[in-house]
Amino acid sequence: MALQAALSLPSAISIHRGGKSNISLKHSGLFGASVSNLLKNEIKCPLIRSQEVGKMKLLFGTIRSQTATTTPAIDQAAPEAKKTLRKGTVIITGASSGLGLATAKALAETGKWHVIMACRNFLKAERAAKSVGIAKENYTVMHLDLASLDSVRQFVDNLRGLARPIDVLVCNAAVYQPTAKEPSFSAEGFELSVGTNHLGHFLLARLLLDDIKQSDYPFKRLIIVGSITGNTNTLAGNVPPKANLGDLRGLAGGLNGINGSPMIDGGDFDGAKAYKDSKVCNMLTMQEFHRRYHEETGITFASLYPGCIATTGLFREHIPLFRLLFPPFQKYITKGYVSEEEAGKRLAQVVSDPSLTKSGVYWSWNKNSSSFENRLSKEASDREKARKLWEISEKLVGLA
Ligand code: NDP
Ligand code: PMR
Repeated sequence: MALQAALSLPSAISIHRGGKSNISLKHSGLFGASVSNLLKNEIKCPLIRSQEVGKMKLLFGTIRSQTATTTPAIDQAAPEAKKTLRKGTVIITGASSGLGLATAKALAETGKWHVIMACRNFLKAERAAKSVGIAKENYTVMHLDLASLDSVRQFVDNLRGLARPIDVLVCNAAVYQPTAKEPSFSAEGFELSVGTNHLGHFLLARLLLDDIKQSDYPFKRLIIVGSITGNTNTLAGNVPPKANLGDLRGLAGGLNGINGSPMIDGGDFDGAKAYKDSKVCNMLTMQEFHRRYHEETGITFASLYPGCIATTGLFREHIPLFRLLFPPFQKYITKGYVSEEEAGKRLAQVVSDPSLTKSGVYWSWNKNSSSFENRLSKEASDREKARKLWEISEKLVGLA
């Protein structure tokens, strides 16, 4: 077993079968921090204040049930059920693998959705759709490279050329570069993770807002995938390096590493932090969209943490040992693991479940796979930061 093999390695997980404390992690290298350090030193958050490694199971339980499960409120203003139902059109970015592909499959299988798979690698996306058995009439692959703003604009033009109503946009694609020593850059010279995960999606969502507004479909939604790792009110969000946008000075400087820093907060490059920062941007952007446009457009804006899908391509640039140990670590220790299939069903719910109509929500799921409105960290729900992020991002993508 992978975990047992790891016992003989440094930076390994060790599991003690006997005694009260049945779990401990040694050293810090592989998973970024030792659990005991996290528990003893790092975490000041009241939600996760347990001091002892021996209480880890209890702690994980606390984290997983960090917010009381609430039944999602239904927005009475949206009379979704009353309208006639044609086939909906949903655009999913990064649908060529992982969560995006599983969501495309889940939605296409219902026969109620046509999925536009917006992908940078056309052939890979076609093969992926075939490999999971999505019927031809239920999907269209269209080229989109989020690391190029020209490509985003071109995609929107091509999409309008289809003359299809656009009902739901899912901003799902992402890159994660935890082992990069130096930053890489998007076509316009933005640090790649924030350039792709945030700025590319920001432009796409802004350009498609009017198209979605015009939709007469019962579900018109704009969903931006977030993550627990960008939320410092959780244990996962306290694993160094932590997300922190600071005063956004690096972003304001263009993230190009020439005039200033490639990091949003103006600090030195760190690929893992850049990803987590980009997820904070995703969650802030969703809320800012909600505040600015929900009432006017009737669009439901939402974000989510689908669970830890430890087997996806997201970790392709991580060291092989991490990729080997991460799934069992999440399955057996944190118990935060979900399969791609289950995560796809969760995101599909946010796209099409009539009970998830409430706008401005960050959805999560409890261990029984019931959805609940989760709480975001202080930074990920900071209104002033969201406004500033919006304004700077507008300038960077050429909308202001
Ligand atoms: P994958 O790597 O499997 O999927 C990411 C997708 O994004 C791929 O299809 C990839 O395309 C695409 N992509 C990357 N760069 C670009 C680009 N420049 N233009 C267009 N598409 C691009 O990872 P996941 O499925 O895990 O990630 C999906 C989402 O889920 C992300 O937003 C991630 O942050 C989020 N998430 C994931 C979690 C997890 O545990 N895995 C947990 C929480 C959130 P290609 O196939 O060509 O590489
Ligand atoms: Mg985490 C409840 C505990 C929990 C959960 C749900 C996650 C999810 N992680 C948890 C705990 C821990 N992680 C602990 C205690 C450690 C230190 C040993 C740890 C480490 C760790 C690393 C090094 N975790 C990671 C990494 C990554 O490289 C992943 C990452 O941050 O990607 C950005 C990751 C993740 N942990 C998660 C989830 C969902 C991820 C990855 C995906 C993401 O947020 O998008």
